[in-house]
Amino acid sequence: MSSSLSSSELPDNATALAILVGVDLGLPHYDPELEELGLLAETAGMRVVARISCKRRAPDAALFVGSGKADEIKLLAQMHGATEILFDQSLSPAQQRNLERHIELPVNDRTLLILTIFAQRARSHEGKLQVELARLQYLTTRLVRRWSHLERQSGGIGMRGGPGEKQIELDRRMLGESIKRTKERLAKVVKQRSTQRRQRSRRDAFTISLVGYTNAGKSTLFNALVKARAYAADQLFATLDTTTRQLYLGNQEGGGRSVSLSDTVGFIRDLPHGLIDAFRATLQEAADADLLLHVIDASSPALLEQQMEVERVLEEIGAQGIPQVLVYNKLDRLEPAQRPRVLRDELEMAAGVRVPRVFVSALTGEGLAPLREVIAAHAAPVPLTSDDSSLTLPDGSLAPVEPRGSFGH
Ligand SMILES: Nc1nc2c(ncn2[C@@H]2O[C@H](COP(=O)(O)OP(=O)(O)OP(=O)(O)O)[C@@H](O)[C@H]2O)c(=O)[nH]1
Ligand SMILES: [Mg+2]
Repeated sequence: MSSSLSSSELPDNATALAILVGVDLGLPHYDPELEELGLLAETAGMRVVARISCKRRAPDAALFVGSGKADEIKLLAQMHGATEILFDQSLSPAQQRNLERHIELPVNDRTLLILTIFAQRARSHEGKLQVELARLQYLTTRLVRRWSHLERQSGGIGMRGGPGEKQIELDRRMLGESIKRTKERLAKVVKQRSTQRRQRSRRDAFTISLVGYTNAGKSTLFNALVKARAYAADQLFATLDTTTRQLYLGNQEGGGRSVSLSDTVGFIRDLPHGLIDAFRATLQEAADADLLLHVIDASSPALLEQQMEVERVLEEIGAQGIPQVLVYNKLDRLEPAQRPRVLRDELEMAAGVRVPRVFVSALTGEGLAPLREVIAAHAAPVPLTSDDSSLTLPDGSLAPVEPRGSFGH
């Protein structure tokens, strides 16, 4: 437990005062300081008033934590005048409901918090539709499970104050209709967008996507590389929409050509499933790229976990086979002793694959020149080899080749 609030800095009534709860179930990504959850809460506009954690071998089926711990959370909430409890772990609908009854405050988890941030930050028509779809889908799982729970209880004690079966059935039908409508509207926007993307990929064959954990510095790097002014901030999910610009490679290796560079939504551990689904179209930008710049916050103590999480999402969207450059950002934040000896080398990955690695500071510009060289080397047109003659049909015309963007799926 830490952090308290002095009366002089009491926020206005509109600010939710949150207590963060972490349950250590012995999983490798457990965050004892609840740092990321705190950042998520702040990004969503809440104020964190206290943190509490405990260790358990397995979650309690009814309350996730033990009832003694739930009492402790309730007491802590009263002490700090908290208005909301946030769990770092995903709660089942039943656990969430039971906790709310026990603590007598709204109880939410990471999933809902991430959904809330996405809803607040979505700007484009497409982004808003995607978030709305994910939110509706999240709501249905809560309703469906609550409903099946009621079903099991029929003839029994029933649920005090719970909505009746008829009402839930009605809500479910309305949700179902909203989902259908949102999906249809989204499909229209997605179609327009893929047409735009096809036109773009026809114009300039080589496309590059920035990917990486949220807050790694993708937008800052994007701005530094293409001299744009995309929104970059010390917030999680500052970027939700994709921005694309031409990156001019004005040197010998790049042959003075330009490639297209896209900045898009960042990844996070336990990204709600509905969101990956809803944002599939946005993430498709990365899955269609010829090259991924995987931006890693070199100053983060959790950099390895974050890197692995990004790999996991890349796999999920079918982008795991796309060539990558590992870009270790925020070099300026490293202590002199932590600094790498060279700014550019190669990392030997599993199965003998060598991945180029570049250390940069998007903020100071250090390392950007070597990064441009690595990009140029990838974007350089491949010289024709004798094998390529197979692309020419006997009549001399060119056989249709798969567009570069469609990578193995
Ligand atoms: N010290 C330092 N800070 C950096 C560097 N690059 C980015 N930052 C900071 O890191 C924070 C996040 O940067 P963004 O560029 O918004 O990160 P992002 O990866 O686009 O994040 P999302 O869009 O939220 O996923 C901002 O406060 C940046 O100023 C860097 O090289 N050094
Ligand atoms: Mg960004």
